Amino acid sequence: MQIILYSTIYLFLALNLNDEVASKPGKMSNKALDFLVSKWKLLYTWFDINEDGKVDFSDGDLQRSRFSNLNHLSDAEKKTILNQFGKWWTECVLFGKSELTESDFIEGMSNKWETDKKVFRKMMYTCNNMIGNIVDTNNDGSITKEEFEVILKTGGHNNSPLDEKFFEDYHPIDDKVPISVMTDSWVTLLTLEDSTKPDLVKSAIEFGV
Ligand SMILES: [Ca+2]
Ligand SMILES: [Ca+2]
Repeated sequence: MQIILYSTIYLFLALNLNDEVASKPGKMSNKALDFLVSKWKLLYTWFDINEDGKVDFSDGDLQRSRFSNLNHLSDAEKKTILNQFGKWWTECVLFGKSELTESDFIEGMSNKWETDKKVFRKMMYTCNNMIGNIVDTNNDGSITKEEFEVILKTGGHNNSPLDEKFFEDYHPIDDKVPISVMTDSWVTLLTLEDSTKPDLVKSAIEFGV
């Protein structure tokens, strides 16, 4: 009788303990954070434009010179674009550092995310909107297929059919997608914790853009 009683108490405690461990918010958020980290790592590979395993301003230089060449900019336009790109690289890619390894980048993103998700989302919105406005060379508030393909090519993404599919996934109207729609899609990539929800940019990277 006593053995049965002790067994019952033990079983009761064990079940409750398991419930408590399973319901700890930390466990859930770690899984969500792992998912975000996997997407931030994808972004890091996109920033390492010269593919030397680190991200620094030489990647930014390569990207902005390709951008001004592909757009056939005048000297005055080139100067403006070089400055805008420089600001974006300094503030939004390198976060004020001169060089980032993948672990530096992930650590920086994780710290910002865990400190204040709302501030992080706002920062991702500002940064993606900033690059959207650079890409929009004719300043009409929208990204055309040509503008879209240019920015992809600056990052070495030169597969035209895949670039085109990526653009078509935005369901452009009159061959244009508003900058705000593009911005939202990148903010989704960088902040959406739920892996079951649609993620246009993640899908595009996965289909090989
Ligand atoms: Ca690099
Ligand atoms: Ca435009």
